[in-house]
Amino acid sequence: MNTSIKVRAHTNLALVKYWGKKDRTLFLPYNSSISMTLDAFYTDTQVTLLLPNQPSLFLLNGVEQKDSKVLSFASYLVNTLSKEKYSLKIDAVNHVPTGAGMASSSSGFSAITYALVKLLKPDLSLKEVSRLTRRGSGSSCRSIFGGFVLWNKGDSDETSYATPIDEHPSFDVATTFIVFKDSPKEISSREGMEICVQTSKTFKQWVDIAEEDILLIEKAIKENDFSELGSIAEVNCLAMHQTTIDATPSFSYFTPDTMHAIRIIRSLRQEGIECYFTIDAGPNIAVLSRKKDVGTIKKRFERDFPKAIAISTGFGEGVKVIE
Ligand code: 2P0
Repeated sequence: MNTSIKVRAHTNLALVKYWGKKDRTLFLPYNSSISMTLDAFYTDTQVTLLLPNQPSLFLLNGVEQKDSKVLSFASYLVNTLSKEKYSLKIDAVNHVPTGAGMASSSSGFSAITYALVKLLKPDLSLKEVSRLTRRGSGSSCRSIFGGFVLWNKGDSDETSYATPIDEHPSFDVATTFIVFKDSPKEISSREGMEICVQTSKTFKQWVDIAEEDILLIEKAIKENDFSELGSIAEVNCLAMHQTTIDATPSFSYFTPDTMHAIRIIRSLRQEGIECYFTIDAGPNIAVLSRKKDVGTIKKRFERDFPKAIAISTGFGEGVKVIE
């Protein structure tokens, strides 16, 4: 039996967002979601099994973390996957701006889950890996697969997991992230979605919109329809953010930079550069465009936001062992 393995998992960007848990212990979402796995952002994680009398250790970018969320989830996985007891050394290197609303938890948790499955129960299917990692962080269940991915909300621990829609899409779409601020966000997505579930006046409406958008985006993917995919993703993200405005107390992830970026995208569209935005639980914006327009879009943002970073990416692969 191997006692150490290194895996790579990519982050994903939701086109139909996951926003709200029906069951906070099992991480069962109110609505299904659809994402694209991204090539440029990933986490490389080495997991080593240690004797149970040794202390477990979690390193992020070489620095020891006292993050009980990660170690307690990893220990839940060990108990689920093996009859033996082990302590763990988890050594994760993030190729993602941590905490900037770019969902490094999706790649982080999926990498740990896949590594432990490969060490302790290597025959488990990817569907089962997706189910397991969901309970560490919801969006991580989509990072198990490459390309376009659907997380079917399900209604139990057994039925809530991701499946690939198209692992190697020929779809002409590029994603350009405009990162204004590489600092931890004030309200985590976990906290933010829970405030919205509990208090937002438009939460029920959000769930209905998201369910309709799933069907529309699936159709757009099948029909290779970029205009439909982009416009539905944009409206979906605005519906998600509306729930924060309608929460008590009201809050928003948008900053003046976010609003300015939205105006730039609208003016680019008027100039004939077809592009759309989507925004997660942070101020940064992801621009969806055709590949040929990436250069023009980056130039415009670099001109208007000299301090921001613009990073473009295409589709990434699912989780894999790298050493
Ligand atoms: C998404 N987000 O679908 C949405 C859009 C943020 C906004 O999934 O509580 O870190 O760990 O399950 O997975 C971020 O939420 O939350 C997220 P938990 P997670 O990508």
